[in-house]
Amino acid sequence: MNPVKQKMDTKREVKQKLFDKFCELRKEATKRGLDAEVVHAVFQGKIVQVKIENDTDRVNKVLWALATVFAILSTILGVLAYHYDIKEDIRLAFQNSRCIVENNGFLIEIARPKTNCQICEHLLSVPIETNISTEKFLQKYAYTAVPVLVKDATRHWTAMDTFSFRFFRDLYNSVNGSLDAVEEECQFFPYKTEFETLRDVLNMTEDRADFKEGEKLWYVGWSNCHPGVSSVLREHYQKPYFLPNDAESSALDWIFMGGTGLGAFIHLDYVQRPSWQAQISGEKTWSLIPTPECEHVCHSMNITVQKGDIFVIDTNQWYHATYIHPGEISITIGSEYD
Ligand SMILES: O=C(O)CCC(=O)C(=O)O
Ligand SMILES: [Fe+2]
Repeated sequence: MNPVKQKMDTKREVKQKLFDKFCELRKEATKRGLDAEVVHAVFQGKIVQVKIENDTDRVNKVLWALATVFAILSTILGVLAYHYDIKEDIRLAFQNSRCIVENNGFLIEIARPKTNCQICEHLLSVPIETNISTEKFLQKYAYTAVPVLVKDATRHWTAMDTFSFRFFRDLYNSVNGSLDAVEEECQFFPYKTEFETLRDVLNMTEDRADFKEGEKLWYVGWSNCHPGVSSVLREHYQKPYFLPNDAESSALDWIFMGGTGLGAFIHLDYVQRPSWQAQISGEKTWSLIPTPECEHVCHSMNITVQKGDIFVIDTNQWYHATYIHPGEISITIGSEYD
């Protein structure tokens, strides 16, 4: 075999193995009952020990093991990045994978480009627009990484009266192979729940789905990459009216759904494109925190997104977390754009 190609193949295999390992590690930790937030903090090197009622010893052992394995894997990855010069490859591998990135502060810090602090300098609150023209959107927000909330932007979408827990359950159950596709090719974020797959979520009891008293709360997110499901979803929503005609939407739809409480824990994504997210029902507050290099000139901000609003954010440039308000179930759909 051509030695250059062989070296590239080995490099690819090693890299793939490492990425898979990180993902497995996270899954294993969640399976063993560790809170996603705790796993996240361990991976960021923020804690190696935590006190949790009941079974503290077992949990601590798992945390120590996780921290150790993570430290070893990180070192290997660092050495490989240096030897093989794969920093750029890591970035590319991350591009479509929120799996590692959602949970791994260290990797994102070595892979992400530094933020240009002009995006947030002097910004004290998220700008709010109504009836914004495409020209203004292009000029002020589209590719500037300045976040914006556009009010009343989904008025004509049938999604507003259609999307619900049961709608998604019926849709996925009726499109052959779609749940397998989500499991194998898309991504699923259980956040604080015990669910491992979207299938588990859609199989929950009616009472839990309705947030009846005494039932465990839930909030999850997933990407849909099954074309059969996408085409039905897209009958119910359109590209936001303020995006330029030639702006291309990603083929992936991102859906976040669930009840009151903490939504997504604080994280930065490794997606290179900005994204929009439409609030189909319920109310959600986003907390935005500038990246460390911009902390001296930029401010953290909160913004509450209500039913019918579209929030545009570059999740690669702003650390973000979400909180779901009591009341209606929160359902959002979104996509990245170019
Ligand atoms: O909607 C949420 O709760 C989190 C969304 C998020 O993290 C994202 O779109 O990157
Ligand atoms: Fe995110």
